[in-house]
Amino acid sequence: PRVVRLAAAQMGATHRTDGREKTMARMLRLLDAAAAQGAKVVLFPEIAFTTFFPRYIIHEDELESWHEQGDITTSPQTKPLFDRAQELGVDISVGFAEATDDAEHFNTCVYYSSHDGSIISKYRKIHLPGTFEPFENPDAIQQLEKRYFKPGNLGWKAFRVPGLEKNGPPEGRGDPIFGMMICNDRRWAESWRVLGLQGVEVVLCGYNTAGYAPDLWGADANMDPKEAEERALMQHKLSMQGHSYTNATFSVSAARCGYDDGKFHLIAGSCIVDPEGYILAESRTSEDEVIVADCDLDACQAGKKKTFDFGRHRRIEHYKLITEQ
Ligand code: CDT
Repeated sequence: PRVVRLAAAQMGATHRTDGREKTMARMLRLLDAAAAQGAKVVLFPEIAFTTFFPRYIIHEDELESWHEQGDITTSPQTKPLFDRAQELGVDISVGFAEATDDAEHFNTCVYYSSHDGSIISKYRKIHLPGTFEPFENPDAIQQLEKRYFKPGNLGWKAFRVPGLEKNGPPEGRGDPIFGMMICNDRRWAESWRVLGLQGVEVVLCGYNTAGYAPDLWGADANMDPKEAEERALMQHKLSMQGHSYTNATFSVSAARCGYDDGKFHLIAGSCIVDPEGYILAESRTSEDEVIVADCDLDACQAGKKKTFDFGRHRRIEHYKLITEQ
């Protein structure tokens, strides 16, 4: 067996007025708690350092303050998380709003390896949900990601993670293969299959998913909020379980959840799923909470060699439509 203990650091409500120090202190507590439970990799949510700002109209002069510029591991607002991960000898993956040197904005996440002491992979969200212009309905929950971010330009690149196995990988096997996606990507078979084709063994996915957003969903405006939340949770887990199974991979998902500003509801439901589609661990609250699971990466082999042996069973001559306009 090749067991790696993986963790999701779920984060509860983060308000628009919450200072960055307060949010960072919460993230450090979660990281400490995960390390104390023996986790080797800890996943934080999408846009984890601030509230989920794409729900607001933000003016140009304020927009930069919601983004991270420069090297995220050394910039003062985010450095403490990476320093602590290094001290603890734990890897982290964390989502943030990225402003590049060319003033482009992306919804991004990185994988920081404490073995290497550096970022070994970066992903920029490809499927951006919502709208550019706000919904006219003044009560609508906005999702203005198309306004604030460009679609990611790095693809879904699987990567090997060194240092997770005490005695290194067994003879003939390389280091574990990881992949990252962000929130809405998890609903699309294509995101997973591109990683699956690279032999991915662990998919990491942070998310901010509204529990009630009829305008965004094209749903009945009088939809019952409780039913809406249950459906959103079901669809989240369906996506994580179904796609983990069909790509023979483990997956970890980490929610930002609770009631931001006391009124914007985001679902919880952080979970760790195995390659057969079973949930190994899931959050019980809508607050800051760590979940962990021991994941035997060898368990990916059955699916990869039999039912989902892509080399033997795929029929790409019938898949062309997927990459045509
Ligand atoms: N953050 C993010 O991508 N949220 C989207 C909302 C779309 S509603 C189906 C999500 O897919 O959860």
